[in-house]
Amino acid sequence: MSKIKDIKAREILDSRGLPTIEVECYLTTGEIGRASVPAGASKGKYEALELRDNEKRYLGKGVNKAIKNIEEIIKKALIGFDVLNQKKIDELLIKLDGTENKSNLGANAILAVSLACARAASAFCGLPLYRYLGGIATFLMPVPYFNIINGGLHAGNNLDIQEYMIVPLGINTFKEKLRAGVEIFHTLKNILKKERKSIGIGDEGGFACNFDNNEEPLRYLVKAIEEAGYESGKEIFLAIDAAASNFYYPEEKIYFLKLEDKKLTSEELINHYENWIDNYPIISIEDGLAEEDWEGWQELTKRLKEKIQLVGDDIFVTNIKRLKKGIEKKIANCILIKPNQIGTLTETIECINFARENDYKIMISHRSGETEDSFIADLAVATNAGQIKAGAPQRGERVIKYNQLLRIEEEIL
Ligand code: 2PG
Ligand code: MG
Repeated sequence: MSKIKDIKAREILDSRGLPTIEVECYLTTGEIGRASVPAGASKGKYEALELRDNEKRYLGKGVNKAIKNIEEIIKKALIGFDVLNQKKIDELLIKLDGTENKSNLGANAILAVSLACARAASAFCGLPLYRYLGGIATFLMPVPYFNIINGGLHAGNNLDIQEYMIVPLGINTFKEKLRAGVEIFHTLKNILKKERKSIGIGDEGGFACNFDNNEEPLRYLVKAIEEAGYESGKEIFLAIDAAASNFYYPEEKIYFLKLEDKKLTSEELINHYENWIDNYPIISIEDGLAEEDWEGWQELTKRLKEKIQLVGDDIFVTNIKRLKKGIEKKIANCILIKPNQIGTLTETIECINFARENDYKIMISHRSGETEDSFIADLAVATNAGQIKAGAPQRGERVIKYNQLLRIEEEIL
């Protein structure tokens, strides 16, 4: 057995240059586990609360209050705990907070501790993190979803749709999938350059130039896939995250596509997607409709579930209760998993297991504001999730996840 001896927390920066939390968990046996937490920009309304200082420093985004909670409340309670009992650790964290959405101590404080404990435990066991988390049942490398054109809240361009992704589903190993992603990314860069479009990037490392409409990026992706020498619709497929909550007006029940100056009902937006699916090799749409539009989601699922994967992000927020409601209402067929939407590792894994029991597919996800922590790469393998999205195959905070998957594949294949 190894016990928690000390917990240290500090304010570090995320990939947007905004503060976030890093925690170190020290064990009586000498091992140390370190983890940091990411931050979203297009957040679901029902996510666990990310505690910010709301004071002058760092434009209100400081996390000193959350750090104080770790040092003054969490640390005291956790010292002496068996680090191998993640469930007990997380139960204690949940109890210490005492609120439904972790608004007391902050989900950022709680998750950083939860993950740092798991890392320390894996070090104590002398196991790679994915092996500690998943044991010998770990065998599946995830398919990466590379977000290579950014829009919505992740970019300063005119796209309403947030993410345009390429999916190397028809390529064998993770290593070759990554290579395909990189080659297509750079081919797209050359195409954009030739057309004198900006090659500036958005928060997730994808290109962030202006387009004529929300469909045009799909054409560019297909062009880049083919120019890079891959077969679109056979080796490489497309996926989008519409993040539709961000262009939904609940009072009027209208989706407003600013770029096209179009006001659409749920049904009309579904028609729009259906048209895209008929014309492009799209296999997955995330948050096609808004988090509050349960009726629209029911219709979306009814109409498209046999054709493609429908991923619930904002609507489920990695929360079993919301997923349960979604299952009852027959909404979506895949759940996006973001540990910081719920706030502990145990609840994250419980949500994955529950989704799987109910035949939902799983996609592990980064946030648009990331750190140099690759925890989600190990988590994706450990849970045999099958899919991961971690942004474009460039920028340190994105490639650290993909590079970690390269290492893991070498070990498990
Ligand atoms: C999403 C995420 C990650 P954010 O909507 O799926 O891509 O964005 O972290 O800004 O919520
Ligand atoms: Mg999303």
